[in-house]
Amino acid sequence: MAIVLLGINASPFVRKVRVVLAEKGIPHEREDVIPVNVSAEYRKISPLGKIPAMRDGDRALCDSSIICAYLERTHPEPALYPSDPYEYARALWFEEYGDSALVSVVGPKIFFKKFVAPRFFNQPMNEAEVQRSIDEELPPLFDYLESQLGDGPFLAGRTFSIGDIGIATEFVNLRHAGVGVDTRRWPKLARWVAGIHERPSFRKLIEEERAAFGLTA
Ligand SMILES: N[C@@H](CCC(=O)N[C@@H](CS)C(=O)NCC(=O)O)C(=O)O
Repeated sequence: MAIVLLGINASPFVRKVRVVLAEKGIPHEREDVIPVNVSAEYRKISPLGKIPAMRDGDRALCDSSIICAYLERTHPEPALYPSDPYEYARALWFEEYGDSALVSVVGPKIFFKKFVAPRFFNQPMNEAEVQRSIDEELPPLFDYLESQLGDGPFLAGRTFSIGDIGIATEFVNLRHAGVGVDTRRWPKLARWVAGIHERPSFRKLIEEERAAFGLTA
């Protein structure tokens, strides 16, 4: 029976799982679930009412990190978790950094206020407030990532990993909201984001989302 991913595309956590599915070439279906007033049935799969959740036959799971870890075990190739213990731990750390520090600024303070609220809830944006988050809250997060990147194309070790996915998915939401990375201030980060977003897995999803949102430029 096919894997069914539950959630909506604009969520960085849903995208994280979609990138893993794409990188591993796992056939799947997707069902829209908007994480507001979710059904009692959905809560049985995702007790916190959050997206994503996943069904794999008669098995059900929730939480992007748990789903990605499961998919790594059911579909080991290509590996998205480094085999070296330290690189493995670093990959998990970057995934966590994306899922906690980055999302807490990118999600509610920038993507929601600048992109979702005006478009979908007809709420005017408080421009000064959003700009303050962009000018003051993002830079320390970007500084840290810049300091962690070496000369190679990946964040954790020598291969593309869940660490790259967990961080790069947040930059898709920033991109939708029209926020980029200043190449002079954060040259390594800007190069890394561009490289990861050019991978076929990310590129296809970004194009699909941009088309759905009517974003052209
Ligand atoms: N740790 C969770 C976080 C998921 C999450 O926060 N999803 C958001 C959408 S981007 C959500 O469902 N929010 C609704 C809520 O918090 O009730 C994961 O990795 O899946």
